[in-house]
Amino acid sequence: MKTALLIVDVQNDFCPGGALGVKDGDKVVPVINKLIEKFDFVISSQDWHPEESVHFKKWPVHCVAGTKGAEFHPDLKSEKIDLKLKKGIDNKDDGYSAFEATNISFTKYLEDNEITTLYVCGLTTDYCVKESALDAVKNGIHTFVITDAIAAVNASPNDGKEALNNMFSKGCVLIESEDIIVI
Ligand code: VGL
Ligand code: ZN
Repeated sequence: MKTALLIVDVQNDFCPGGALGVKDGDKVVPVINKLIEKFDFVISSQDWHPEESVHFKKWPVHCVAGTKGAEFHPDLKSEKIDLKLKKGIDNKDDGYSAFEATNISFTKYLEDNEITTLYVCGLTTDYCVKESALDAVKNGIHTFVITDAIAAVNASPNDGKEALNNMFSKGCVLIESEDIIVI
């Protein structure tokens, strides 16, 4: 039984100044960089959309595959990432969850590496972090959400809080980064 860190969508476009920049999106980076050192397995997801997508009926154009906006935040220690998932590639699909990545099968990677626990962090609390954490629970993974290493879109002011309530009620454990001990 092994444990991995899942870093969701810490990309330029979700950080302040980006196409879909969220408040304090960049503040998660130093917290996550410290966490990266604790884990044997570090997995990232990236929103990786085509130029035209049904997704852009709901959202400003962001994280178009291969653009600067889709790159990791420049301070993220991305050289320590073992597996890079890409999602939202299909133009008919939102692809919010890391489990919807199509460049590689996330579930197969977890099985092959006997990973049964995931610590989830990144952007954004009310969309991709939430959907990834809920899918992890559905896949029988022990799922922790790191509350000081996430940031919300908050299209409505309570969306981030409601997302946390939702994740908690479906079996995710909410934890602060300082309390994480990886064995
Ligand atoms: C996300 C909105 C649109 C996210 C992605 O990464 O949470 N949010 N696309
Ligand atoms: Zn997106």
